[in-house]
Amino acid sequence: MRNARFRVAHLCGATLLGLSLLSPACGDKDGDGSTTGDGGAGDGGTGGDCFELADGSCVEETFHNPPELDADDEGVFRLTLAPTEVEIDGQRHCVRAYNGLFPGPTLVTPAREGSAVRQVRVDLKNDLLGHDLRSLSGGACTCTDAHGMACTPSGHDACDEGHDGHDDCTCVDEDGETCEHMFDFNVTNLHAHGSHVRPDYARGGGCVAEDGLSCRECGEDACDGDTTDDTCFLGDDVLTQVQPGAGARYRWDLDEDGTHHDGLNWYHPHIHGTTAIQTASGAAGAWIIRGPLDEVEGVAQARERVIVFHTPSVAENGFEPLADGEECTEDTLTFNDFDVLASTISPQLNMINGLRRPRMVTPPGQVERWRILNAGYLDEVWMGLFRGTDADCSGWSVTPGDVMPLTQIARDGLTLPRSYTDDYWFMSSGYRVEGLFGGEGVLQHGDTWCLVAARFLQSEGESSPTGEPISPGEAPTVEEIQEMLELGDLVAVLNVTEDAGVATETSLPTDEALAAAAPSTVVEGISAEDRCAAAAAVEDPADIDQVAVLQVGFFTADEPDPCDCANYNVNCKNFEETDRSVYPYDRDLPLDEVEHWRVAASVDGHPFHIHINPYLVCPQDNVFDPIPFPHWRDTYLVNLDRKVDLVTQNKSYTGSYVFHCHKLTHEDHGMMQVVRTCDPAVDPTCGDYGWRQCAAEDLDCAQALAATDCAIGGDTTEELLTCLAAIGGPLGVCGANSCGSDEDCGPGTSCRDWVCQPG
Ligand SMILES: [Cu+2]
Repeated sequence: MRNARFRVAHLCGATLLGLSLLSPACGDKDGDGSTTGDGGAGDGGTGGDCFELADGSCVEETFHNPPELDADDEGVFRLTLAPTEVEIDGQRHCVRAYNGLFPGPTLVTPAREGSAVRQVRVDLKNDLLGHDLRSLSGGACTCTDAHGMACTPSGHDACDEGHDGHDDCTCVDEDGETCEHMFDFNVTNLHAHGSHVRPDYARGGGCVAEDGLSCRECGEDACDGDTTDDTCFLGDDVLTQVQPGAGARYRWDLDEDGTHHDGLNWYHPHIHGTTAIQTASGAAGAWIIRGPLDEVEGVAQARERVIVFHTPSVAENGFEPLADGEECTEDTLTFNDFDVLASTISPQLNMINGLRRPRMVTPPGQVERWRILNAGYLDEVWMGLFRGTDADCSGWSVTPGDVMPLTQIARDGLTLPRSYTDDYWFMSSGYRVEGLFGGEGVLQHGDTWCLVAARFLQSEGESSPTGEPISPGEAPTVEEIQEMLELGDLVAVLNVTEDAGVATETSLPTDEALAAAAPSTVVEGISAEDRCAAAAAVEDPADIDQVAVLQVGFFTADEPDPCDCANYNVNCKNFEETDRSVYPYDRDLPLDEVEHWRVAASVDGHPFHIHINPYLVCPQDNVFDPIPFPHWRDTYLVNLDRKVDLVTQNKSYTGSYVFHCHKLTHEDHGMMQVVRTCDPAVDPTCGDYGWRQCAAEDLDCAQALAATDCAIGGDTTEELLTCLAAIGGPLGVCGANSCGSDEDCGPGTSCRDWVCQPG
C-alpha cells in the first residue's frame, strides 16, 4: 500500500468516476461540479461560479475564508456561544459554537494608524443556559445536597468562593459512582490567543454592566468579592468564569505599550476543564491583526486564504450524530463526552473552515498567501502540498518536483526575521503557520495541487508507519514523514486555471522587505543569537530562570513513580491538586525582566503555550520545528529527549495568567500553571513564588523539585530514570526515608535535607 495513487483511488473510487465523466458543461451555473461524501474535492454547494479547467471539466470554488465578523455601531464584536446544528461530513451534529458558525467568524483588527490606540472590544454572551456537570472520566453528573436538593458544587478556578456553588454538594455519575474531575461544560470565557495585552483587566475603567454582560474589578484580583469597583473590561482574563446564561465584556488594548505584533492570532474558550470540549466543538476563530507585513511587496496583493484547520472526532469511535428528526438543543449536544475527546483510538476528521476537502481555484502565476491555524484540540499534524494525479487529487505524488515548498513568513502571529522554505510543515494544536507559494512559472494552467495532512491519530495503519495510533515515543525520520504524507489524508484541492482570471501578485517578497516588517529579535540590546548561546551554556538547573517540564505519568502500579508525581503535571505538580492557599501562584515573573526558560517533556509531546508574552525559540535541529534561526513563538512542541531554550521578557503588564500544554485535554487534566508578573519595586510579595521555592516542611514540593531536577538535568530517558531511581532510594528525597519534618522520622533520627538521618 505504498502507492499513493492506488490507496487514494481505493478510498475515492466513486469520485474518480465523478468529475471526469459527470461534470456539468461549463457555463452551467446551476451545475454542481463537486462531489459529496468521503472522497475528492467535495462539500460544494450549487449555483456558484463555474471555472473551466485545462481538462475541459468545470468546477466550483467551494473553499471560502471564514466570514469576517462585523463590529456593531459602537465598534463591538459580539460573540454568542450557543447550541448550533452543523453538518460534519454529511452528518448532523449539535455543538457549542459562536454565532451559529463552525468554526467561528474571523475578527479583523486594522493596522495601527499613527499614535492611535486600538482597543478591541468583544462582548461574549453565553447562551448555554443550564449547568451541564460532567466528569472527565465519565458522563453526566447529578448533584444533590444533604437535603436531597439539586445543587451546584464549587468550581476549581481562582474564584471558587465568589460563586454560588456549595461544598456540601455530592455528585454521582450515571452508574452511581462519585464524579471525579468534574466540570461544568456550559461555563465559558474567552482567550485572545497570541495577544500581548493586560492579562486581567483593561486599564481605565469605562465598562458598564448591562444586558447580562459583566465587567470586572479594576484590579488584579477579581476574586475578592468586592463588587463596588467592577467597572473595568476584562483583558485577556482566563481566570474569570462566564456562567450559563451570563456574559462578559472584554477589551484587548493592543497599543498600550506600543509593541504589539501583527499577524494571525485566534480566540477560543479557556475554562480549565472545559477548554477541550468547547474548542473541539468548533468554538474557535481566527483573529487577524493587520500591520506592516500586510504592506510588504509580494504579500500585499497575494491571494489571502485564512485556513482554520480542525479535527472533529466524528469518525468511528467518535461522537454520534443527532438522530433523525432530533432537534439541536443544549440537551442534545453531540460533542459532550470528554472520554471520546481524550481517547487516542478515536480517529479525527481533517477539516478546514468547516468543510471536508474544499476546492480552491487560482490563476496561473498567482502568489498564494496561506494563513493556517491549527485549531485542533489534541493532535499534531504534518502538512504538505503535492502535485495531483488528476484535477480532483484522486492521487498525488511526493517525489521531488511534485512537491510545492511553502515559504514561511510568519509563525504564531509574528513575522519571521527572514523567510524559511521547506517541503512540508508541522503543526501542534495552537500553531499558526503563515506561508507563500506560487508566482510566475510556478503555478501553471492545468496544475492541481493537493493539500495533504498526516496525523498520528488519523486512522490506524493509514498515516502512521508503525500502525500505532498514538504520538510516537521517538521523532520520526524524514523518510517516515514522507511516507505518512504519501499515505496521508486529502484536506483540500487547488486547481490552477486561466479561467480564474489574472494573477494579482506574481513575485514573492524579498527577505529584506520581510525583515523590515518583522519584530526585532534583539532584546534589551542583546541579539537572540547571543542570548541563545548564553542559555545553551547553562548546565545547573538552579541557574535557569524558569524550568517547566510537561509530563504525563508513565509509571505503572508495579513500578510506581518514586516521587509520586501527579498524572498530567508541570514540574510534577497538577494544576488542580496544588493547594492555592499555600501557592496562589506557581511562580512569580518579575516585571520587564528578560528570562531564560528551559522547557522539556517526558513521554509524549506537549506544545508549550504561554499567554501574554511570546518567546524567542532558540533553534533546534529536529524534524518538528526545523527553522534554523531564533524566532518568536507562543506555542512550541516539546517531547521526549527534546529540551528547548526560550528567551522571553515579562513585558509591561503585571497580573496573573497561565501557561499550559496546548493539547487541550492535557490542559483540562491539569498540565498548567498559573504565573504572576509582578513588580518587586512596588510589591514586597513579588518573588515569594518560584519554581525552586517550597513552603517550609512541604515534602511533596521537595519531591516534585527533585523529580524536576532529574527531568531537566538528563538528556535521555535512561538518564532521567537513573536519576529518579537514585532519589527514590532509601536515603533519597523521594525514598522510604524521606521527610518533611522531624515528626516524620523515627526515634533517634531527625529530618535533614528531606531525609531522616541518624542523630
Ligand atoms: Cu500535553
